[in-house]
Amino acid sequence: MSEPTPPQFADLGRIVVVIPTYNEKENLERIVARVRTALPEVHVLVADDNSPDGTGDIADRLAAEDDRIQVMHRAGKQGLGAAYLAGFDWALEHGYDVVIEMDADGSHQPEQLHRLLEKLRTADLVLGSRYVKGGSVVNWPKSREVLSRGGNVYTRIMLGVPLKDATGGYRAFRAATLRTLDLSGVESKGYCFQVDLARRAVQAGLRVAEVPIEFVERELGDSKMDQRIVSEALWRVTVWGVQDKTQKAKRLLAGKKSPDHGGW
Ligand SMILES: Nc1nc2c(ncn2[C@@H]2O[C@H](COP(=O)(O)OP(=O)(O)OP(=O)(O)O)[C@@H](O)[C@H]2O)c(=O)[nH]1
Ligand SMILES: [Mg+2]
Repeated sequence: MSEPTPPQFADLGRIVVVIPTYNEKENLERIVARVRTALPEVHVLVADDNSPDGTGDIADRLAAEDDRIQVMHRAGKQGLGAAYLAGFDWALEHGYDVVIEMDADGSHQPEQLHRLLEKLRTADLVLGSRYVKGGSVVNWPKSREVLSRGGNVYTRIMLGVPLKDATGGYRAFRAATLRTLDLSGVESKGYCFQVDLARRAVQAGLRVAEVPIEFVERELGDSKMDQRIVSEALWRVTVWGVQDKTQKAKRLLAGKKSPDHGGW
């Protein structure tokens, strides 16, 4: 009998993919199966906000069938950021070494997860990026792409973070990275949560890398993106930008050098 193939990313330790869900009954089973097939050693945590469409029940069934799948049932819809923070706490408490963020709707392809994990060997946080060379977006209306690209340009200018896709949500964190960032201070609820964490990682001097991904627009179910989420992102990025610039100016006036995050 031949030896079983060792897991591809055994050197990174125990890996869990956190999938936040709200009304994803058409998508959940498929995305979990794709993760399990792409990288069988990887575990899955579904963080469901008591979806009215019964996504939580589907998650329970999947967990009953496979001990590498776990479910976190949350009381109600509190936003993507809150669901991830709860998922991160759970992952750290359960001794995982690597924590992945992935949407349930198929936009983040499990078959590309190896790209993020390979890069994590030499980074503290890896962002799946639509806007680096080799990255792409499939089936987005022009208006959505303009909003996303514009949001990223604004973020780069306001926050000075040297990232092409700070708003994307396909990411790999080392557990040590999550412990380093002060997650208790994160208030962002919607998609600016992603910008918030990227910015904290850069400011902490961590190695933040981007790898190209092909982002595919959801085919089934409804988007949770709305005007409130866009507005929250806009005002928070603006406030952070003003705060950062004010602090930098104060440091300069006090004759201190601002921290250097250069080099990448
Ligand atoms: N637990 C939880 N999950 C959420 C919440 N809001 C969104 N999600 C999940 O977060 C992921 C991303 O949400 P989407 O609606 O796909 O948002 P998006 O990708 O920006 O928008 P589209 O590109 O239009 O799909 C999906 O898996 C959602 O089910 C929430 O309040 N709670
Ligand atoms: Mg989506």
